[in-house]
Amino acid sequence: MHGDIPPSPHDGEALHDTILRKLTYDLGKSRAGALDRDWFIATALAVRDQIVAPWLKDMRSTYEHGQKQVYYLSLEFLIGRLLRENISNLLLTTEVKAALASLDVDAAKVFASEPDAALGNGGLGRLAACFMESLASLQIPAFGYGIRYDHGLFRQVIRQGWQEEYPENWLEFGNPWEFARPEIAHPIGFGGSVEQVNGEDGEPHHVWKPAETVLAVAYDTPVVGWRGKHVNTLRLWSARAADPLQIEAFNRGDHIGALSDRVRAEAISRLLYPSDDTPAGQELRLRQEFFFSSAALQDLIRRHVRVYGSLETLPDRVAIQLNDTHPAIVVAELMRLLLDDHGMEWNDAWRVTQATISYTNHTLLPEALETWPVSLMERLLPRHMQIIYLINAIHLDTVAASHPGDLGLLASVSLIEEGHGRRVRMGNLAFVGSHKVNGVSALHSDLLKKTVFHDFDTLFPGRITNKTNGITFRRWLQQCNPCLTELLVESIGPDFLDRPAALSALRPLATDTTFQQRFAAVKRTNKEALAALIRREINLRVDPGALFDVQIKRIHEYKRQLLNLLETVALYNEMHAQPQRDYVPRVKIFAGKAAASYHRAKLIIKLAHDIARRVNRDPAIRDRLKVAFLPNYNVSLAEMIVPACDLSEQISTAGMEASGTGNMKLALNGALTIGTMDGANVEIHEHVGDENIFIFGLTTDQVAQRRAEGWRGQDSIDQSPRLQQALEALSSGVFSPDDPGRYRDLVQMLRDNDHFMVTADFDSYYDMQRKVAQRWARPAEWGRSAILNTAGMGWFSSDRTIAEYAQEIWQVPVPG
Ligand code: DL6
Repeated sequence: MHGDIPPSPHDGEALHDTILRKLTYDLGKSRAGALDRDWFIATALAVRDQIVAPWLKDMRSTYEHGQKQVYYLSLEFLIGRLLRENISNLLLTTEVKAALASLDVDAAKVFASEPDAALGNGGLGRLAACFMESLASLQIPAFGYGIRYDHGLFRQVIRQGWQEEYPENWLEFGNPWEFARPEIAHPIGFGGSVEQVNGEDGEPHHVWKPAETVLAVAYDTPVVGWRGKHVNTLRLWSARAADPLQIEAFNRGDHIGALSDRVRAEAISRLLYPSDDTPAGQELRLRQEFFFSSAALQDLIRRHVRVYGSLETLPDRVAIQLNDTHPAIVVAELMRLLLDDHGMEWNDAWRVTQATISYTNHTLLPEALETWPVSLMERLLPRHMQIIYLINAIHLDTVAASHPGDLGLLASVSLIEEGHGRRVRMGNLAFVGSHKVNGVSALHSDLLKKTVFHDFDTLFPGRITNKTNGITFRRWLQQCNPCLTELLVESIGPDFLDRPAALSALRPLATDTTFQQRFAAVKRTNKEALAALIRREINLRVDPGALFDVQIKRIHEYKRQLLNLLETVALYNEMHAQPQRDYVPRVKIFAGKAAASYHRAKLIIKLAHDIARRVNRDPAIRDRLKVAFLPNYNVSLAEMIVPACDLSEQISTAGMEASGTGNMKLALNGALTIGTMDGANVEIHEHVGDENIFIFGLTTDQVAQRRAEGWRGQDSIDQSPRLQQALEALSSGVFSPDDPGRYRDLVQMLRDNDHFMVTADFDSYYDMQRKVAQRWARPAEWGRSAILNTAGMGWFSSDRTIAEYAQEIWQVPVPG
């Protein structure tokens, strides 16, 4: 069936028997003693058996046909659970559920017992996971390379309204999806010195003699595409000490010291840094970045040389995509490997490097643009620093030749930032080492050209391109919203399952009363499930008939959860001042984690809880307003909230959200967006139509203009009695009677230094929320808009995004 690959040992055997066999012989458990978790592992192993043969076949066929492969390098892959995704993509969902039912096992419990693989912080990591799924679905041969963190993003526990962080332990009971490859272990050097030796050709050669070597050991997870058409590999690296124990120290009785090398080495893959928008800055982070970058390069070079011989042809067979600057050191490491290990000439090595690499930027936030102290780089990666200096010298000579005397330009495009301590600019390194650089939404790419990479854009016109993000519809529609998927298949046929653009066939149904009712009934079912979850998790009763107003994302000032909370306070005040008015019942749902060291973000979480405590218990408010903060936001929780959302909050300060992908997930599932003209909201607005989205607030240009004019928050506060009243309530301790001063500084910050323009956009946001309420009060109109949102989102499939990368950046064909 697959050439020399034997069939799965259980081919032809009923899934029921295979699962039972796995439970018995792989887990050593009896049916009577099996826990849900055991059933999950047994089921995953049975499903994995179905994946292996096509996986091996696809890998072999890639080499046999000399196909170009994509290597997606990302410090984060926010995968979430895989069982439902894999069985759905293999079209086995019905069979697996039936097999479990015949074993008297509750499939829902089995699915829920899978740990949520949280190897990422937020959008950037989740994008990488969607891209891996789309690459497989489009049958594009690809490897994802990242780190197999022992502990993913922390578990968020809320105590007295405050966030506390606890380690997450996704590997505690093993990971049935992965294959350990202890034989694939690449040495990763750190520190030491560089020696010049004369080679056989009489030319001087550089030899890096690292002081320390850590092994990068591969763990492979197969990634199954839609309809099981193709299987790719996610290869995550785990750090191992070259010598696990210093025997001599151990024998001396120093049992702890004997393990010190091991502890230091293995720290590299111990923990995901819990922040993606402020550089972690620590040496360990740089070690992580180099560790997985070097392992990835050694791995792909070894494969390329084995199959194709010469590295001159690397760009013909390999496309390396850098997911942000975290793997930017790849530019110097690839040069080092080509020059020092493979004896290539500088110019050839540079041509190969640039033609192979491309880089995606995910943020304009200046504090998030990575730089590393030159002194640290020289100590940890001495040979790379030499190479970076040389790349920079050649680059600056070229710039100086075309722009003589322009010292400002040289300073701005240099790879080294001079000034308070010299630092290597990883964004600039990634830019010069890539043939294409992309932003992640039209607005973001445009701003890249105008701001952070303005000078580069002038020097290298055409290098910056846009690739608007997307999401995989398999997970974010089919799996998380089976009822809607079923309704859509029934109404417009199954075409959209393979061709997301076909969702537009839904448009004519937007005004069909029967269809509107069925669409609303699906939403209602999903809201009931979410209401039950809210009850279970935080013991709050909410009415599924209320408007579910949702803001789910990392907690950050630029995302402006604070704006939403201030509107909540203002609405609460209004309900007290005008109790006789007709208010649309609303549940404000929040979820998200704050970086552990981000105090203001943690204070915002506390504020949400303080407001919730007062509002939810106020008898005068009754069911007209409820506030729910759901703890420990992760992919699985998102999968429950997304299908149940009516209103999607995408309210970042214009110019600050690179794209957003939550905005796409929620709109796809029929939520209406209230948002600023930021990131991909701009394109969502185009696709769903102006009357089906609530756009408010300052535009990017207006934000810039206000800042330039020296605008202060107090100016806007003075204009808005409603905002004054809300701020007064906060600063006088109405919501924090136990500590009346808790929010005083926060309010003062809004007056003096409201960098994120919360106060400037407040009135416009408040007014738009009233328009939302008016629309909600007319269910047919709301229903029409909701349907048109789903209908308009086909373009935001990550299949479209990946096809664009393939054609315009990687130069790889998109089969079928
Ligand atoms: O591109 C994925 C995602 C965007 O959708 C978000 O708008 C953006 O905030 C996020 N960027 C980061 C910051 N990363 N760094 N460095 O997470 O990327």
